[in-house]
Amino acid sequence: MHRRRHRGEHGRGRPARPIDEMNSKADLNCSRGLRLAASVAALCGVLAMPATAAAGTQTFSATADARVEQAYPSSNHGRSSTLRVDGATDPGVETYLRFSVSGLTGAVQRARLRLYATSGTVVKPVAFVTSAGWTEGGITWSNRPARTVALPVSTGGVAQGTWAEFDVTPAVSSEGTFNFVLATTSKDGLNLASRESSSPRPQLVVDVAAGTLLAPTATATPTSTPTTAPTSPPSGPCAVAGVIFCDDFNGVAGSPPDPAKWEVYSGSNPSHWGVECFTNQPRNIQ
Ligand SMILES: [Ca+2]
Repeated sequence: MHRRRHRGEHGRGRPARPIDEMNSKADLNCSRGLRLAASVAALCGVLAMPATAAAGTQTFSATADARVEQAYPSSNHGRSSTLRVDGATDPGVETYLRFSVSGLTGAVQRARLRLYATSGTVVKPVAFVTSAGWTEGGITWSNRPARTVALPVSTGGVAQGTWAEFDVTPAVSSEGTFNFVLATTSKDGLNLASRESSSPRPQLVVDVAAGTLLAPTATATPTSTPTTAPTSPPSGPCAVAGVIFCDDFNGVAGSPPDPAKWEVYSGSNPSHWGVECFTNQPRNIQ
């Protein structure tokens, strides 16, 4: 289309063909005369496709871990290479862990907390959900946050030199930050490698399904009441996650296109596009 030889209404000399024919040709060109600005045009229709991913397993390292000991209620052990659980007639010892999950490539199918056992026990500890109100360098037995949700319990023991695995699927349904505490009712304590250890470190292993990517789930707790009402969520054909450009042309009938999204060219030969005619007639918008 850029090599058209005829001269349009603003070209030199007389039109080689009747005006009606020229207008018809011009309209064909003008229907293409609305163009996206810069790189948006190259991306349109590509990133708008739904994002999909293959099934797989994604592993996350702990961002904080620490044991707390009833026998030393004011002591912090966050830098220790050893995590531990103990209980019953022994002084209580519990282990706190935090994981940040992001970049999931599919819907969560299963989530497992795994810790490497540096000793063994005949009674496997139990995992609970806890709050985010602790820090690795500040948590103690006295200030530790309470357990909030009990996670599935599995029987049996843990052998030294193996992974102690805990099903935390009910707590990990999407991306976010997750806090757990391990505890036991047994006096047969269990030592585990912390994230400071040279042994294998705590992991959160997430099995994801193939399919459309999930939007992140906000995990932060609001600290104040919003002062403005939330706006209505976007709707219509353009309300699709991941779309960087869309126009559903839902303006008033006969109105020009949204100037924030479109450049309207008129006249001839704009930006080396060749000798063509472009008009800004609304009828050109199809
Ligand atoms: Ca630690």
